[in-house]
Amino acid sequence: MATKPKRPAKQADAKPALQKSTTSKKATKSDEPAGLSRDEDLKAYREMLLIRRFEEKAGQMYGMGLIGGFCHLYIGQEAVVVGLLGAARQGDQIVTGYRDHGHMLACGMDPKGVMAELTGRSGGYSKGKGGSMHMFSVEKCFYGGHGIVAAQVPIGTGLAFSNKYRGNDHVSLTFFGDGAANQGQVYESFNMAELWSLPVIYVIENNQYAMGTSVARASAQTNLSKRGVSFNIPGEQVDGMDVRAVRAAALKAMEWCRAGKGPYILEMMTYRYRGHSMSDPAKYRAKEEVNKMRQEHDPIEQVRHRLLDAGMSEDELKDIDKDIRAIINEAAEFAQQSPEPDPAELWTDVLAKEDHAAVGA
Ligand SMILES: Cc1ncc(C[n+]2csc(CCOP(=O)(O)OP(=O)(O)O)c2C)c(N)n1
Ligand SMILES: [Mg+2]
Repeated sequence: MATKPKRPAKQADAKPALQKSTTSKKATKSDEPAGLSRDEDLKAYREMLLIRRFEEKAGQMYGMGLIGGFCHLYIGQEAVVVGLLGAARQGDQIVTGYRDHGHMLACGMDPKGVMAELTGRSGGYSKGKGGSMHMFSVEKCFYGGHGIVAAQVPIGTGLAFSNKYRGNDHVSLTFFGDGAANQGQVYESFNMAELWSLPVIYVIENNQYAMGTSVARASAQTNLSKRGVSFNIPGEQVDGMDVRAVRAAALKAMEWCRAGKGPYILEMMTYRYRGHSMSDPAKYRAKEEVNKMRQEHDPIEQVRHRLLDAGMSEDELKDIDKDIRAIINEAAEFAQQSPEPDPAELWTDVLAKEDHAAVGA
C-alpha cells in the first residue's frame, strides 16, 4: 500500500536565504571572505550598480509597454555574477538561464545592444529577434540566455568538454537556479563532468524561489551544495549577497578546475527583490521578507559602506551613480531609436553557416 506522502512545508517554513555555511565532504570551508582592495571594491560597485540601474530602467520600460514578452529582472542578485566574473579569466565561458541581463553586462556586453534587444529592435544583440531570454556574444564568451529551465547545464558542460578537448585552461561558468537544480539533465551533466574531470563551475543561484515555490516546498534536500555528493563533486554554500565571499569562493573553485580536478559546485545564497518576471506580483511571500533582505543584506549597500569607510565621499559615490545613469539613459534612448527589424531578417540566422565556429579555440 502506498504510504501517505508527507505534507509539503508551508511557505512560512522556508529557510532564510542566508543559512549557516555547510560543505560537502571534499570541499573546504569558506572562512571570512578575503577582503577586496579599494580599487577592486570600486570596480565591483560600478559593475553591480550598472546592472541594478539597467534592470530598473528595463522594468520602467516594460511598464510603459516598450518591452514585450518575458522579462526577468536580476535585482538583488548582482553580487553573484560580479563576484564570479571578478575571478574569471579572459576566455572563460558563461552560460545561464533567462534571468540573464546581469550576466551579459558583467561579461562586458554593450548595454545599448542588450536594451535594444529587449525592445525588439535591429540594434539588439539578436537583431531584435530574440528578446530578453535569447542573446549571445561569442566575442564576450556569453552563450545565452536559455528559456528552458536547466537547458543551459548540459550546454555549459559541453563548453567545459570543448575546453578539455582543446587543451586550453578555460573554465565554463554554468549558472542555474534553485528550481533548475531539480531537473534531471543537471544530474546527467554532473555525472559526465566528474567522470571526465571537466573544468566547469556549476553556480546554483539559490534565490529561494522558483516562480512562486520556495526551496523548502520543492526540494527534499534544501542544501543544494550537496547535490554533487553522489558524483564526488565538491560543493559549498556561499553568501551570495557579499561580493567578497563570492569572489573568494570563485577563485578557489577556478583553481580546482584549472588544476584538472574536475567540476565544482557553488551554491550562492541570494535573493531576488522583484517578482519572478514582470508579470508576477509576488504574493507568495511577505513584503517584510523582501524589506529585511534589502535593508540588511543588499549587495551594493555593503560595498558602498566599505567605500565610505575607506575614505570616499558621498559626492564621489553620487558622481559614479550619475555616470552610470547616463550610460543607461543612453542605452534606453538607443533602444527606442533603433529601427524595427526588416521583415527580410525572418530568413537570416535560422541555420548555422557551415564555417561557423561556435567556440573559440
Ligand atoms: C523545462 C521547463 N519547465 C518549466 C518552465 C517554467 N518555468 C520558467 S522559470 C521557472 C522557475 C525556475 O526557477 P529557478 O531555477 O529557481 O530560477 P529563478 O527564476 O529563481 O532565477 C519555471 C518552472 C520552463 N521554462 N522550462
Ligand atoms: Mg530561484
